[in-house]
Amino acid sequence: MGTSLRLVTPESGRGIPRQRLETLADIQKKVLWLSSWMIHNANHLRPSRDGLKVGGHQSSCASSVTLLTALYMDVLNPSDRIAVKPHASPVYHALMYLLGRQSRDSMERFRGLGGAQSYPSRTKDTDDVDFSTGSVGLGVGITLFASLVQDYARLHDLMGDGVAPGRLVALMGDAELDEGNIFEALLEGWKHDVRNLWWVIDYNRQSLDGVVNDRLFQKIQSFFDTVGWNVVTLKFGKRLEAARGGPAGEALLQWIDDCPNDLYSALTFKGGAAFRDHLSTELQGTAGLKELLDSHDDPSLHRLLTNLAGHDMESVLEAFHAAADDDRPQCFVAYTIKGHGLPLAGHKDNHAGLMNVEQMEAFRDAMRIPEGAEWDPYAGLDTEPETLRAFLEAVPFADDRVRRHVAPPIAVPESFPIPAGEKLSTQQAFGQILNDIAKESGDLADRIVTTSPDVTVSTNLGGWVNQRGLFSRRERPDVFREEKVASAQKWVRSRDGQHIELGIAENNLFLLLAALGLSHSLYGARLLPVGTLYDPFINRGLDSLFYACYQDARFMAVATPSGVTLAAEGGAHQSINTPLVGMGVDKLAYFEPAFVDELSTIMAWSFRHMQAADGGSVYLRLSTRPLAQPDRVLGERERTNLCNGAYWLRPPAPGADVAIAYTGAVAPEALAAYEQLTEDVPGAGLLAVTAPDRLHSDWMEAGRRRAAGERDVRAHVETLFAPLAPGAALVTVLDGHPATLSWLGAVANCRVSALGVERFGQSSDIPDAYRLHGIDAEAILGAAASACLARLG
Ligand SMILES: Cc1ncc(C[n+]2csc(CCOP(=O)(O)OP(=O)(O)O)c2C)c(N)n1
Ligand SMILES: [Mg+2]
Repeated sequence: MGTSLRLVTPESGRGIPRQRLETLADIQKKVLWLSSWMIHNANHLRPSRDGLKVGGHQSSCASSVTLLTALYMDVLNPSDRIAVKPHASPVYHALMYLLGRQSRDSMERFRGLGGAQSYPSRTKDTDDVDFSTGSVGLGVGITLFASLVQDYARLHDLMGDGVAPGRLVALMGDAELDEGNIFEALLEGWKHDVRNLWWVIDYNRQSLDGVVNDRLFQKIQSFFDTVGWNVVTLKFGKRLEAARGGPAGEALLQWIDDCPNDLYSALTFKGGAAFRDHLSTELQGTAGLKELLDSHDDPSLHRLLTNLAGHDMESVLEAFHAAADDDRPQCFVAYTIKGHGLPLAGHKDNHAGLMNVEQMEAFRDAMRIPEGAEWDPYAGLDTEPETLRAFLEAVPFADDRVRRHVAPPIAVPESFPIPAGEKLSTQQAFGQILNDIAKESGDLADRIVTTSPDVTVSTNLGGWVNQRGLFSRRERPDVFREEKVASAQKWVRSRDGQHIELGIAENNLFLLLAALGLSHSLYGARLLPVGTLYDPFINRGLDSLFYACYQDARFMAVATPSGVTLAAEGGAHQSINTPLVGMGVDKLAYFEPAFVDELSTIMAWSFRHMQAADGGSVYLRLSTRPLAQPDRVLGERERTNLCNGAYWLRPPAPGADVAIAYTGAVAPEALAAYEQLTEDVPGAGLLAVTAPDRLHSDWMEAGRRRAAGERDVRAHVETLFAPLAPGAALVTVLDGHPATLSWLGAVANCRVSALGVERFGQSSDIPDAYRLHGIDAEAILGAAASACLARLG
């Protein structure tokens, strides 16, 4: 098992009363039972309609029962926030059931529609999950960023009325340490001096496929040490610690220390006799060995050798309480056994293993639970129901404080002033709009918080940062400025700063946006988070982006430059699939404006959408290509239309035979093709699609409503297409994957020719890039001509 570097000794705690320990031990026993039963019920007792296994992770649950019981039933306060490792979902629900926050019905429907979720879900579960988990590593990572956000809200004096700061806790599997995002987060946490953060590692030394490396804990110790965490190792339980002083005690503990993880696991599975065989041979000649072995029968020897601290309530509580007043980040390495207390214990294949019906019956008998009383919170326990009820009512975590806060929305204007300039890119305009907002006093400017993974300046956030400063717990002057080195950037760091600068790690960006975007609910602090990155690197942080949206976090992700339009920067920096990401992520509205007046309207809409009860997050795909701006003032109808996804830049004549629909930076090419086209086909239309995603989802919804009987419902795009002749020709074009717009052909039975980028590109200027990918004016016109010809016959 490896040598422990820092042990929790019996003296280090605060002396937990025996009675309390006994009650907690009984609760933990009940939680082990309920979590196992919940899974068993779903797999063996609920009728299956699809023949598929329901699944669940009884061994993963058993591994963390003591740790989670200690946290929820003793250590935590309502202001603490916890991410529970995905596969311990039933443990969480069982704990909430005992605290009266989860229903039996929901547990009976575990992994079924409307039941307790497979993995803890902030949005789908009903028992107040703080952070969703499921994609390993991300639930752990968000706790670190949520602690940073808590400090931000606290130091800006934005916490809701009466909302107290708490600890951010992750109960994590040891294999989560294989995920790179953990280490990206650790480094960022060190830079930002995060506080009040606990990561409790359920160190069962098993992952999904097998047993982890023997020396992993040494690496854990040094990683966490390096970034300033306090590491507490919980290895031997009280019984083993007591054995240390008895016959052959030191040798026994040393043997456990030296035992390879896979052998220890195998012997745990096999039982006391197997341990006895190994000890007899491997400790042969050790004084006191016979006395030690003779004083235990096989079950007792097994109990002793598997008495790891992560299953020993007293050891766990002592360690947690000893750290209670220390705000440094704490890493608890709690030695556990996967499947502890179950016949699956220690087996390397136990991750998805389930107890069979006979094993479950034997387990129920051992738990002294009568048939029919499986869901009874009190059955089979030594603690009297009255005592247990009184204990549960006094659990600190379960006082009646509200844990989900509300923060009133901040007023946002209909549109922001439109940046001046004959030729502007959407990226320039974005920076200018924020720069203008930064000059204003008031709530809107004060609640915006920006962040970027080392691309602050290159995404045009420089002006905003110059005015609003960088956030840091420690004041730091801008040394370049003090030394009078000329620079356009003023980077003063202070507690008042409103920009959080990150290192280059897009996972961190989206995890921080997730945490910032939940601050209204977690801390009662209404923030308007804006994160910038290069569009291709959305793919780098994609899982965290999904994760943020899955939790209904609210933020604006501004991605620029994008597509092949970034031209000479090209090659690996070109983004092709990101419009499809924008289309495919739930709770994320994707916009790709071409013109600056569109952008200013969309940004204002976005800040409102981020605060609306039924709103969501926003993804703006912007460009560095300066475009000549139309000479116009958008009316209210046009503004509504463009926020709904599209408007006619050049409306078609009634009965038009052809139209071009474009998105984003290819507007000049679409316009040039359109102008040539109208020489031959005067009634053609030119549709600006500003939000393919919103246009599409509105069209889908209209179809669903019509199918449900609302016959008169028309989607925005259907209304727009009403003037087109039946079967009109349609050319769609964007600097991105053509499938983003090709669906438009199905709206009014148009013969569609979809242009876009499908291949990895190479560096070039814009004319070459557009020609190469067939999205230049000539290609658009050619496609329109062919579509018209095909239509005629
Ligand atoms: C990102 C991601 N990759 C893969 C999986 C599949 N998976 C689920 S659990 C698991 C191993 C978890 O091991 P550990 O974290 O040690 O949990 P425990 O032993 O406590 O069950 C894997 C690979 C996942 N859930 N998420
Ligand atoms: Mg594990």
